[in-house]
This record gives sequence, C-alpha cells and structure tokens, in this order.
Amino acid sequence: MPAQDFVSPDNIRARFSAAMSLMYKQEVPLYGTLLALVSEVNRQVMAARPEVAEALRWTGEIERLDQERHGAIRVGTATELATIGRLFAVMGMHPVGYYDLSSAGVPVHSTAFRPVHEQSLHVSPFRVFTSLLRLELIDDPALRELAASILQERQIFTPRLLELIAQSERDGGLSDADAEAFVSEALHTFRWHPEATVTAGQYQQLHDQHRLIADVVAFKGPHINHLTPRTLDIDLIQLGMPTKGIAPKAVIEGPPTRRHPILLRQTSFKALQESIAFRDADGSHTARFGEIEQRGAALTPKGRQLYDQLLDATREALGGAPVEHNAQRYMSLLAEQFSAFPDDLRQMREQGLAYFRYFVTDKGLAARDTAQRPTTLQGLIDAGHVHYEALVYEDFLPVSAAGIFQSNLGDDGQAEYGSNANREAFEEALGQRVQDELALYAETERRSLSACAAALGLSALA
Ligand code: OOG
Ligand code: NI
Repeated sequence: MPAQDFVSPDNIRARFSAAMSLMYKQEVPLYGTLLALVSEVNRQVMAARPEVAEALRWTGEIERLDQERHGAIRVGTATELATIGRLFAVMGMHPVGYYDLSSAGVPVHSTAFRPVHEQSLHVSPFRVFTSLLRLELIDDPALRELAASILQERQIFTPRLLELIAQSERDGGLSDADAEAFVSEALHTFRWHPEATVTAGQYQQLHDQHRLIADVVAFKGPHINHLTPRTLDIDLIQLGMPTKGIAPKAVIEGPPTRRHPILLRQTSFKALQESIAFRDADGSHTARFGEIEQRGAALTPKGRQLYDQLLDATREALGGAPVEHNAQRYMSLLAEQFSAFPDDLRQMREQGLAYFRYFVTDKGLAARDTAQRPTTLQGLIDAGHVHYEALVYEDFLPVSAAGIFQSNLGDDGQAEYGSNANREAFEEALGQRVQDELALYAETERRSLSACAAALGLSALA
C-alpha cells in the first residue's frame, strides 16, 4: 500500500486515547464524574482568568485540553515491556525519561511513553506511565520463582494485535481499517480482567510481599490503573471532590499554588474494591484509582535543581513525608520555601529557570521590512514583536509518582528496597534507549526561535 494511504501515528493515538477514555468510563463510573468536574472547573478558570485562556491560545493547548490525559500500567517481564514499546510506537509514542521508584519503596522502574514533537503533542497529548516490576528486588527466592513462572505463562497481547504491530513495522504504517482493528485489539491489553490467574492462597503470598506484586502478577493483563485528566486549577478540584462524594489524598503532590504554575501538581483518590474470581475462590483486590493533574512550565536543569532543593527543604522541615495529620503544616511550609522561586514569567526567563516558546506578533510582522526594527531576541521582545509563553511540562515527577503509588497502595507498612536505580537494565529490557526529556524541551524551544527568525526574515535568534 502506498505510504500516503496510511493513517498517521498521531491519528491512531487520538483514536486510541478516545477509545481508552470510553472504556474506562464504563469500567470506573467515578472517572466520568471526575471528567465532568474537571471540565466545569476548566470553564470557570477560563472565564474568571482570561489571561490563562489567552496563554493557552498562544501555545495551542486550548485545543488539546479536553482530550488531554495520561494513563498508567505496570508490566511483569522484559518481553512484555519490549512489546508494549513496539505497540506504543505504532501510535507515535516513545519512551521518555527514566524513573526509579525503588528508593520510595515501590519495586518498579518506569518510563513515560508519549509523543515527542510539539506538533504531535498538539494533535493528541496522550501518555502512558509504564512501570516494570523488579522481581530481583524480592528477597524470598521461592516467591520470586513463583511470580516469574506465573508471568511466564501469560500472554497480554492478542495474536491479531501482534500481527498488526509486525505489519506496521514491516510496511511503515497501517491502513484505516487496520488502524481501527489495531485500536480495538490493543484495548484488550489494557482492560480489566476480573478473573485472576492464581489461587487465593498464591494471591495472598504475593500480596504479603508487596501489594504491587500481586497487582502485576495475579492478573491476565496490565489493566490501566488510572486515567488522568488535566485541570487548570487543581486547588479547586481538591476542594470540589468531597462535594461530589470523592475523598482526595491528603496533600497535592508537587509545587505549591502559583500564578504561573511549574512542572506538575497531582492529587488522587483511593482505589476501588473489585470482586475477583481467583482460581479456587472469590475474593477482592484494589487496583484502580482516580487522579487529576495540573501542568505548568517545563524547567531547565537550573530550574529543576531549585525545585528539588525547595521540595527537599520542605520535607526536611516537616520531618518526613506529608500525610493526613500534618497536611496543613506541609502546605504552609511548601508555600514558604517556594517563595524563593520567582512566580513571574519574565524573571523565570531571565534567570533561565524554564523553557519557553516564542511567537511572532502582528506588530512584529508589520515591522518586518522596516529599517530600524530590533534584531536581537531581547530587543524584539521589548518592542512587542515577539511574544513568549512557558513551554508546558509533558513528563512526570518521581516524588509525586511515589506519593501517588503509596496513597493508593494503602498504609500497610512501607517496604524498603534502598536506592536501586538501574537505567541500563531498564533499557535492556525495553530493547531501546529512553529519550532525554530536557533535550526534547530544548529542541522545541529552538524550533520556535527558528520559526520566529524565519517569519521575521532574520538569519537566527539565540
Ligand atoms: C503509576 C503512578 C505514577 C503519575 O502520574 O505520576 C503516575 C502507577 O501507579 O502505576 O501515574
Ligand atoms: Ni498518574
């Protein structure tokens, strides 16, 4: 088939993201309630703060906001991870970043599969945080063996899906009908299966080692465990959740409330009790939960260092991780510490704390052929010929992810795995390298500067 008849990977991803949202709404009705709350709050924010809507119009995020979401899965073996990587590649999603969760007591390491180019992100910003179970961190050899042998026997992809992935790799794309089949076959991998692959006793053994191990090993597939919409005001959501009968976790993860948000703020609510048919008995399991996030500026290494330093100082002052009883104190310590992080786009830019996108204004275009117009970036900005907005953070935060994992795993004792980051082992399992998110932000920023230079007929803008 000629390449022009293939559906673009961006289009397949948009279809898959919509299908996933529909499926999750049916599986977890509370997700539908959450989506309604988020779109209500987003409308309120845009009406009450026109400058927020204006910024989103410059960057184009206003068009992607309604369909913006991320999901999360946990896989059990290297083969599963490598095949998931091939599956996501069909829809233009590539592994970005390496996250070590072992230091937070969760025996996994992770990456985020997502589109990497701003144009693709604009079409469909769908991402999946994907974790690989680390059986090597389990100290009981018999249990490790049991888990490995159970995982060895399952196949989380349908035969037709495997064919379609191979076909797409071979031909360089999928036709419309094949893309449709691909989406519906791929959904099976992510759906919830109420029948466990183990006996109730085996489940208990896995669960006693770590709840997450049971969640990965005992089931037929890596069920999507949450699907997270993006809100423009997570504080309003946190306040609004109880009025809809939803109980949020004690604190919002990430930076404090700001006029110009940075990175990522997240909150979540508890997993649902699901009825499970074990091989020999009925029982229950909690796997799925709800999560909401607010996204802000992507930080440069310098900005990220300042962020990490302020977050560490907050935790130090609190004397531990934030929980229910110290939530108020945590939030006020956080706000106090972060007063050292300028809440002003101009200062953030001048101090090199964040990445930006640049846009030529009508005024800039009109002045393009005049003799005395400025030719440096700063000059063009000062003259109103070039406008800038913060580049939105498209990734995740390990401390936040650990907080989300923990609040949903329950309070039954924290495991200790020490710090065991092993990016090489993860990439080896995945069968490819993970991309560096900072390089991606820098490239997007550079492309926006080149586009400005071209539109203004200048040779370059640095
Ligand atoms: C993933 C938790 C991490 C996030 O948004 O940081 C995550 C999981 O529970 O599998 O989704
Ligand atoms: Ni999440």
